This record gives sequence, C-alpha cells and structure tokens, in this order.
Amino acid sequence: MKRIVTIQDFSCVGSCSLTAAIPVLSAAGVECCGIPTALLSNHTGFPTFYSIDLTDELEPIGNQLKREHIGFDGIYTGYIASVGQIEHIERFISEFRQPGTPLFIDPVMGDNGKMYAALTNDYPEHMRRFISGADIITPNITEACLLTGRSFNPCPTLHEIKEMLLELCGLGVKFAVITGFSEKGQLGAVGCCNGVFTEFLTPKKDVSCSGTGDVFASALLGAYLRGADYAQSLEIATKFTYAAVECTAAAPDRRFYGIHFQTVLGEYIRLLEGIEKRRQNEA
Ligand code: PXL
Repeated sequence: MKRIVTIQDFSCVGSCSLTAAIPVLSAAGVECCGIPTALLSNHTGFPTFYSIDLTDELEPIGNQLKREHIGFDGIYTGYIASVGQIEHIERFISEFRQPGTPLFIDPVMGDNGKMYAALTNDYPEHMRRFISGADIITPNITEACLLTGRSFNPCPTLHEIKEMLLELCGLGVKFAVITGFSEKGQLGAVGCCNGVFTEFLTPKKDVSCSGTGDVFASALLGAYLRGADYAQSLEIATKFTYAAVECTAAAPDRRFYGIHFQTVLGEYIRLLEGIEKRRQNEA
C-alpha cells in the first residue's frame, strides 16, 4: 500500500482539508498520514473561528519521523495558514522528498475572486515560488489568477485558461490543473502536461460549498496514486466532485458545513475500479 503525507489544517467542522483528504485518499486505498498545520474549530468561511497555530510543531514531528526512518510515496499540501508556514513546509519537503517522490500542491488561497480572510497580500508570490517544484497543482480560477498576476475574471475563456496553464507549467509544474472552468452550462477542470491539454466537464450546479477544491484535489491525487494517468485522474476527480456537489445541493440547509462527499465515496471507489478493470483488459 502506498503511503503519503499530507500537510494541511485540521478544521474540526467543515468537511475540508484533512477531514476531506484522509477519507478520500483512504477510499483510494492509500495510507494518508496527516500532519496538521493548525487546529481550527471550523473553517475560516464561517463568520468566526478559533485557531491554534501548529507551525512550530512541524519540525519536531519531521525529526521524529526521520528518527523512525519513516518515508512517503508522495507529499501533498493543502491550505497553509501563513508565509512562515510555507517556509517550514519547504524544509520538511527537502528532508522527505526523494528523487521521483510526487509533490502535489493544492495552492489554496481563495475563491470567487477573494483571498481567504486569514491570508496576507504577499502570500500569492510565496505560493508561486512554492509551486515551482511541484508535480501536480490544482488551483481554482481565483488562485490561478493570483498565481499568474492576473486580475480576477470569473468566467475566463478556454483560451485564457490554457494561457494560464502554460504559464503555470512554465514554472516547472508537470501537470497543472485549473478547476471551476465553465462553458455552455457545464463546469469542470482543464489540465496541461507538456503542452497537451485535458478537459472534463459535467453539468453545472449553482452550489458553492467549502471543501469542494479539497475533495477534488484529494480525489485526483488518489486516482493518480492508484495508477490512473493524468487525464483519467482529472476525469475521475471531476465526476466524483460533481456527485458530491449534487448531494450537497439536495441538502441546502447544510451547505455552510461543507461538501457532502461522504455518502458518494462508494461512487469514487467504483470509478477507480473501472480504470483498473480497463487497464487489466488492455494488458
Ligand atoms: O477548503 C479550503 C479551506 C481549508 N482550510 C481552511 C479554510 C478553507 C477555506 O475556507 O478556511 C481553514
């Protein structure tokens, strides 16, 4: 079984960050070790939250894991609470990333044209440096605009999305994905690897719920670690996220609490098994 480490916050309530990554990656058959960067009562999209910063715990945790000779088949970062925390995580990665260890960075910074409340204005430039060594990144449109220094455009054309993807790949990213692209009543993700584009769209649901990006990113990584190629991983993650958003839409009073992915994890597992069966048939 593959073992990865994910470094992001633990929000007690909100179905996001570690509480999305661990179940989704576990459903993919991957051991998902979580290192919390902060402990929050609830995600920062609620009007108020209580937070304990755990930045200073990262180094002793890393040292202890090294002492036990624990290694990882992948490193995955999500919401990082501050520029200082990015720097700590960079040191952790330089200790644990072997040649060939995939580095997956979800550059969580904002949504709907706004940066998350707790982040500072200099954050995007540090995130831009941080993603330069990544294998896979999954910004949404807001984050892609922040990373490429563009002013926010809620409905970029496919051509504009492709320009941003090429720019992100130009930073040294192997597979850049932008989520939240919409066209003709459909919504989905577009990816780029070596100048080749991949796109997968589903019907658009007008539902916005926290944790959607975290579920998509975790599902994409899980599929990739299970042996799906980049295009297949993007398709599976988009289909699964759509199923979860549909589920959330059916429970409007609960949207604030985060995306309802839990009841459709079985769907994700079936999608992964479908890829595996196809591979066996081709062999
Ligand atoms: O889902 C992204 C996310 C992760 N972690 C925290 C957040 C958010 C978005 O609001 O506040 C703490």
